[in-house]
Amino acid sequence: DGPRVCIAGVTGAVGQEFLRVLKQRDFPYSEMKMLASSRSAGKEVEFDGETYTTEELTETSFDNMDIALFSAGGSISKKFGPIAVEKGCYVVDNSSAFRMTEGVPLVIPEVNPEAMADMKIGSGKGGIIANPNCSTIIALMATTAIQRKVGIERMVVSTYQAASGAGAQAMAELEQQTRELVNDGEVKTKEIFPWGYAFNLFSHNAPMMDNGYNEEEMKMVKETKKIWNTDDISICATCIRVPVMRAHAESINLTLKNDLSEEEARKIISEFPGVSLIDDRANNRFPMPSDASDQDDCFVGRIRRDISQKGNKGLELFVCGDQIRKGAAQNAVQVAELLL
Ligand code: 11C
Repeated sequence: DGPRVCIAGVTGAVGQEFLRVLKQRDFPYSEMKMLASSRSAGKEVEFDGETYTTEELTETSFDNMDIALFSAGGSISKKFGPIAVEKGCYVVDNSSAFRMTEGVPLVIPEVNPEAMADMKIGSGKGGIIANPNCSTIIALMATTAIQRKVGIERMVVSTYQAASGAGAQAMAELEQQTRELVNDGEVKTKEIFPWGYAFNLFSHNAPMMDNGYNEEEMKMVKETKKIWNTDDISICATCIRVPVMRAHAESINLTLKNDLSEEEARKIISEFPGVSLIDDRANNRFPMPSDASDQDDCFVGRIRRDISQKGNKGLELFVCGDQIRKGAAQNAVQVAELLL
């Protein structure tokens, strides 16, 4: 018993994580369909003790489906998302295609479930719900408790983003280059990025915009305002790719609208669902990507008053979250749970 579910882009890094998360969360389903591009169609995929043959994604793929989890790139979402909706299917889209489209909820279930309150399986209609960018999700998991309690006037984010955000091939390239550097002393494989990635870091690979920010940085600005449903906040970001496999880290500096003590901040952040604290000054032990990898929770630490700001109106913190899991597949499955 349960909805009929299909997964578009099942052979990708996020697609594969959809399957692990659905199984782990015991997501109810009456039918499961695995969809991919013609290149990957025919591949066998294991799920919940069954072997599925991946079908090519076509216009008829969504006939008699209730939920479609999409992670096949923006152009596939743009083309097939509306077709699925027309057939009465709810699409949870992991791409950026519809995030800023008016009327499309952009949802982190712990933060703004109310944005999709009228969307339920069995309502007789379909719809698109957009999954935010991973860096946005992880930043807002760490800061929403503070936004709710005292309001945030300004947020400055610096990210340390894992290879997984650039896809499975980028992860493979990082591994390959690391082997080459250790074994041969030089990087030989440069297929995904034009420069060496192993033992290096670089400005995020998203396209650069006219204002000097890249698209990843501007996503954090725009998506945060939509999710928090406010324009009354100033945000800027610097996004960096670091040689870590699958968990993003972010340093966040906040200017608050009202005073908040460090102790109260620590308390409300730790009480936020899906967040765990690692904030042990005595042992210099704070969140690391290795803490967050393969974990559902985001980990927050280095919570401290910003000494450069007056009184208790400035706060600094550091967060790590699994990019493929909370940053993508897990968030999407949680959104799908809200549809039930
Ligand atoms: C990254 N956030 O870590 C990116 C990848 O808009 O969903 C995903 C881009 C997006 O590189």
